[in-house]
Formats: sequence, structure tokens, C-alpha cells
Amino acid sequence: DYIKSKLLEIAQPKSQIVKKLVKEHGEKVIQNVTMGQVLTGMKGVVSLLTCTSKLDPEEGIRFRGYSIPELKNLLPKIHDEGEPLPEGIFYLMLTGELPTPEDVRYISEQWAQRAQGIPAHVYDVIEALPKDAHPMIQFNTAILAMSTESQFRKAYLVGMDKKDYWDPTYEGVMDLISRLPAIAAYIYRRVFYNGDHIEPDPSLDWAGNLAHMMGHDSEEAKRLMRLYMLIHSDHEGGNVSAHATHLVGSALSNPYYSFSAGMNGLAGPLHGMANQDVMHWLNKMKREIGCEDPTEEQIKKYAEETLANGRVIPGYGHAVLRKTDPRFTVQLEFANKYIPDAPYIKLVNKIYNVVPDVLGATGKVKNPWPNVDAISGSLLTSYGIKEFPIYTVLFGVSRALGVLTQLIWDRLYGLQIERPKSQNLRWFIDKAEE
Ligand code: AMX
Repeated sequence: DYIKSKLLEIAQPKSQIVKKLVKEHGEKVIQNVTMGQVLTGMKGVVSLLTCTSKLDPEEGIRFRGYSIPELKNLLPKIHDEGEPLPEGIFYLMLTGELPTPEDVRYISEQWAQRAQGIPAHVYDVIEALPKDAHPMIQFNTAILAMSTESQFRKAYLVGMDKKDYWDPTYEGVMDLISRLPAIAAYIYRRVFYNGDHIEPDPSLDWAGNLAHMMGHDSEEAKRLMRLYMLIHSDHEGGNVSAHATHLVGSALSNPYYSFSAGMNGLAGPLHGMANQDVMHWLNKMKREIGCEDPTEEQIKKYAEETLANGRVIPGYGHAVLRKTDPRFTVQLEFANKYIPDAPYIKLVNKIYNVVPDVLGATGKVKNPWPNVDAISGSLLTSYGIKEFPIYTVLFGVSRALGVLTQLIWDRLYGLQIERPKSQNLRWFIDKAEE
């Protein structure tokens, strides 16, 4: 595997830098932390080393320095007009370099081959769950069930040198990512299509195959899936799914355990489940207003009622972003270009016109603008993927690319177990009085 030798070459000097920083600058003060930050979710506290992507509050996400619009041009794609292949962003996040079309083809082939190794018991475990168990429960159970295959644990027990931990981590990550589309599609077909499963097509790319195995075989659906898999792949290190994966991985739990932790976090309504909740919010609005095409005035009233009832408006707001999420914008551009008249897209546009003002009027919401989830479900629905409960699973398949790449880097850097300090309420009260 030439990627492994390349990675080691890139990583060795970097891991030396990390060691040097700890040794020679370990005492350096890098930030003041306020009581407010600690008591409101540690926002803005620099406490993680993440190399795969970085989030700017105004500009949004950059993957190894490249924005989404830049990557649309720079990453290899199947058609000139089409979307970059997620294999390419994986390569970029892993190595820090832009891939050639050959690199992307190599990863596609590797994943197609590794995907064949899903152990039979994983399907038995899924089948043991009730069909109406939320797809995220089924997805996460399958991920844990796949950890019987973990090379990391075996290598650890044999007594592997810690400088080599990254190697079985890489193997586990490649296996795990390769298998997620088949698992996601299996759950989708089990829950929504009577278990009428579709075999993978070995000639297809990773995201194209996911659309195919789900039964959405048009080129448009495959293009949308490539876009979806690209933009959800990473959002720097502090979001719940990335941080949870990193935290659990810091105990040297294998990639399956680590990723499963991240997916449990993604299943929360304030994080990845928001994409499903947006659809519930929209449909409830249509039902309550009693029409398919509510006016902006009606939407405004419904949004205000949502707030008055002590609920959040899903798809809006962000812990870091302070502008419209570029992941929202790129989806809106796709929708406005190809399906401007789709009813859900019209609705998304109207909501975008009124909700920021409604949130702004509260005076407390720090970011009134839409995030990635404000449109992703409407777009999927417009292309025939209408089963909302699968949306967070699709988010999870994509998120694996970033958080698991970072897990390999955690091991390449030789990072230690994470162990921040906690204090009780008395301590905070005393601090306040100091
Ligand atoms: N609707 C209503 N109230 C909102 C809101 C929204 N969309 N966004 C923030 N607020 C409220 C918060 O609940 C908080 O209220 P409180 O003081 O009464 O507790 C207040 O505004 C200040 O919050 P904040 O600092 O602006 O946001 P945060 O960093 O605490 O939370 C987020 C960020 C995303 C959880 C929040 O904006 C939210 O709940 N949004 C709706 C859910 C959502 O879309 N989540 C998906 C985010 C992207 C992702 O991870 N996929």
C-alpha cells in the first residue's frame, strides 16, 4: 500500500515537532479560559490538535486549507461538471496533499475490495434488532459488531511497539470506511424496502455505490450522494462526533469503538440528527398551516411559535460559525441549478428569507444563519430519498472520512490519553468570589 509509506514519510517529521513542542514549550501559556466558556460547553477553548480541517467563524470549513468552492475545482471527479469524489477528500485529509486521479482510483479500488470483508454476524446482529429501531441504533450496533475484526487489538496484545500503533489503526480505518456504505444501504433497504437488498456494483465509486445499493440509481442521485459525502466529512476537532471519536480513541480503543462513540454523539438532535428534525419541523409547519406552500408571513409566525414553545429551530445556528454555512450554500447552489422548482427547495429558500430575522430578534442566538442541515434533507427528498430517519446515517457515513483520518494522525503523532480536569460547583462559586 503506497499510501502507507507516503504517510509515514510525511508524519515522521511532524510527530517529532509535536514531541519537541511538548518538551521545549510545554509551559507556554496559549490562552486564558473564562468561567463562562467552561460552563457553556467549552466554546473557543483551544484544547485539541486536529490537522484534517479548520473552521473559520466567517468563512466556514477548510479542509487542509482548501474551502469547499476551491475543492469543487481541485479534487478529481468523474465528469467535469460533476462533484468531487469523496475518496479525494479522504486522501487530502490523510496526506495534506491534493490527490491525482490515480490516487483516487486506488482508494476507490481498495475500498471496494475491503468492503467485501463484512463478517456475516454483522447482518445477524442488525436482523436481531426490531425493524423500527432508529436507523442510527442499527448503524451503531453494526459498527460495534464489526469491531470483532479489529487488527488494532490483536496487534496490541501481541505487544506491538507504540510507534507502530498507527499501522493497524490505518488498516481498521480503511476497512471500516469501506464497509459503511453497504451497512447503511442494508439498514435502509431493511427498514424501508422490505429487506429487498441490492448488491454493490464493483465498477462504481464509494458514494455512487451507496446511492446504487440504496436503490437510487440515477446519475443525479449519485452526484448528490458524492456532494453529500464530501461536505459532511469533517468540521474540525471540537464538534461532538469528532471530539468523541478522538476522546475514546485516546484510550487506545480500536477505530470501531472510537467511531461508534462519535456516532452516538451524531445521533443527538443538536448535532447530526438535526437533518431529520428539520424535515419534521417543515412537515409539521405545512400540516399546521394547512397548505403545501406557506407564505413567508406564515413561516415567520410558525418560527416564532417554535421559539415561544421553548424549542430550537433545527438547521439554524452554530457553535462556531457566524455566517451562512458554506455547506448550506453549496447545496443551495446545486438545488437552484438543477431543481429550482422542487417544492421543498422553494420552501428552504423562503425559510432562509425569514428565519434569520426571527432568531436575530431573540437577542441571544449567536448565529441566526442556516447550517448544513437546513437543506440537506430537502435536497435528498427532492431526489427521491424521502425516508428521513436515514439522513443522520448518511451524515455518519461521510463523517467517518474526517474523524477516522484524524484518528490515524492521533496515533502518528503519538498523542496521549485525554484527561481534562473537572471541578465541583463549590470550586466555581469560590472562584467567582475570588
Ligand atoms: N433555535 C432556537 N434557539 C437557538 C438556536 C436555534 N436554531 N440556536 C441557538 N439558540 C439558542 C440556544 O439554545 C441558547 O439558548 P439558551 O441560552 O436559552 O440556552 C442561545 O440561543 C445561545 O446559543 P448559541 O451560543 O447561539 O448556540 P450554541 O453554540 O449553544 O448551540 C447549536 C449551537 C447548533 C446547538 C444551536 O444553534 C442549535 O440548537 N441549533 C438548532 C439545532 C441544529 O441545527 N443543530 C445542527 C448543528 C450543525 C450540526 O452539528 N449538524
